[in-house]
Amino acid sequence: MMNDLFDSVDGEHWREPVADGVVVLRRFASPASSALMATVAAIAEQAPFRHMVTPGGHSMSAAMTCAGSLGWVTDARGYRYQSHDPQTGEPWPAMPFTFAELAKKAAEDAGFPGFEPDACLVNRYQPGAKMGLHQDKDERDFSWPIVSVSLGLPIVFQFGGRRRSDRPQRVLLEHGDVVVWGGSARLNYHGVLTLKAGQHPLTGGYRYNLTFRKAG
Ligand code: MD3
Ligand code: FE
Repeated sequence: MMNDLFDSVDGEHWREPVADGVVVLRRFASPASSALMATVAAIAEQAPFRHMVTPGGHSMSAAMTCAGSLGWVTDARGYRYQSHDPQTGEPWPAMPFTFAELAKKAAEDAGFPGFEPDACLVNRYQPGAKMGLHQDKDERDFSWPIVSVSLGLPIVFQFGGRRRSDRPQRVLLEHGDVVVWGGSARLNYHGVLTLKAGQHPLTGGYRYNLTFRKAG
């Protein structure tokens, strides 16, 4: 039977276009999800999850850590990418090969060949955590996409337009979903609504999000 919501179905995953330059690869990361979570735990041993503080003095409700040659940080001085974890003084953990390969495959699937991320931002949401509408603009070259991987509890994603005032559309992101954000959507406002409490067999009471970027 045809289902016109979906462009194509490829075994365990299927693609769902959201907007120009944005495609949801539903369940694309499901087969790898246990391995991805084991790797997240290894990253967090070296670079613990922390609640970073924005330049405005607010603690972010999602806990974060990073892997790759660059990591994203925020503090009283602003937002930026840097090679070292400010909390430990050590370089961020290296980009795991499995992470880079997954991101590259997803980007290629969405029409962005040659994506070699140098930064993976790992967000961990507990019930009550959210991320308000914002743009990702601390990267050097916006012609590269951002690839996001959702793991664990579901959350409602908000995908807005170029202006904060553009009414966002809502997309439910579930375990294993991968989204590639590129082209004209790269600088769109986006965020997630408050995480609702729940239990997931792999992640317990949390949602994790990996975002792969070419920052430098
Ligand atoms: C759309 N994270 O880390 S991922 C972020 O679920 C961030 O943790 C959210 O926004 C999360 O910056 C959303 C999806 C996402 C990431 C980057 C984008 C959507 C995007 C960049 C441009 C447009
Ligand atoms: Fe973002």
